[in-house]
Amino acid sequence: MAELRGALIGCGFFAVNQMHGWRDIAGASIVAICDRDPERLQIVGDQFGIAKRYADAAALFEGETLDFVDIATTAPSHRALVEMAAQRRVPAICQKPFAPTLADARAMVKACVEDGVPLMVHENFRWQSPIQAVRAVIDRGEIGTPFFGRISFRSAYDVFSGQPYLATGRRFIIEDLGIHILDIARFLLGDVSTITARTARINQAIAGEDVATMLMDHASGATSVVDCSYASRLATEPFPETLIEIDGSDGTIRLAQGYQLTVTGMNGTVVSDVSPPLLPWASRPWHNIQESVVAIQKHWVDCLATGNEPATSGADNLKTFALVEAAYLGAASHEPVHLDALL
Ligand code: NAD
Ligand code: 89Y
Repeated sequence: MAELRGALIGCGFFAVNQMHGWRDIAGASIVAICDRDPERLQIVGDQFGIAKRYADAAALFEGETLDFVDIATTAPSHRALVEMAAQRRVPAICQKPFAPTLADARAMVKACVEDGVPLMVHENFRWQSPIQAVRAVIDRGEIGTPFFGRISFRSAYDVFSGQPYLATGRRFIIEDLGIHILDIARFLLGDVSTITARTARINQAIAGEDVATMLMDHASGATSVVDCSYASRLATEPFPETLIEIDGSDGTIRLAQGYQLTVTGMNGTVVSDVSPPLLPWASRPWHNIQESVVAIQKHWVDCLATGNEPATSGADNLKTFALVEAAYLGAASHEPVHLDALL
């Protein structure tokens, strides 16, 4: 099969990981890049040797014949860019958070369905190899039927220096980080029927909430707790590890700090190290996230080749995004929120 021709829109902080990822993946390459900031265009263009550079997305679509576009801008531009791709019948990857509102996200999915264009949300945490290892234990039936989960992300890592916009938005941790953790809960325990949420702002220098605690009922009958904090100083900073506890009818799974996986089943306990590999271009502590970028981008190339719907498609992500909206609604009202009302 001929190599897929992709373009990257948005050459900021995180896009560099995506560019490294594309360089590692057979079957696709980035032939053009776009950013409205000339400095970012030059930095990324020079670093990755991309000569075709555009300051404007419409000019990119006009000037290039593309098999896909990888949108790595922040949420306010996502809807316009995805709709532009759909109109031109160009399959699109869109970074999380999918959109500023659920209504925007729904419109983006609709536009792509109507134009027959594949759409994947770059919802990459579930693609981290330690998370995939947890899912594989569940799939092998080693702990029986899961009835409880705790998916936890607690840290005091300074995310604001690399991503200053995170300090200024009315919404912070649920929209930015919780979205991944809620998605992992769905990935491991299935879709959610009800969510109850509480939030707090501990760091008074930022505008949004930096702590969120959520309790969810899954359609499977399981219950989960998803807790996120960027206000938790710990002896050893765990960023960006997601810690997991799953209890099932026949055993338990614990993914502990340091990527230690403990599975207790009918035949005893097995402890293993599920540390993600440190890719040649990656740097600690981000290597966990960086590895998952390669995994999700490979999945995209496979899906375009086979015609399969991506696991983290736009349509699937509506259910994760609805959890974000529901969590904010529930935190404001202090009432449980039923997901059917939003989907
Ligand atoms: P950033 O602000 O550093 O980069 C965004 C870039 O997009 C900027 O260079 C900006 O000039 C450009 N841009 C914005 N609108 C544009 C438009 N309409 N046309 C062309 N260029 C445009 O942001 P970032 O920190 O790289 O984050 C980008 C996205 O990645 C965010 O949605 C963020 O949540 C997400 N992110 C994801 C992960 C992850 O693990 N999945 C980690 C960090 C950030
Ligand atoms: O933007 C966030 C993400 O998606 O992963 C971690 C992060 O960079 C900061 O919370």
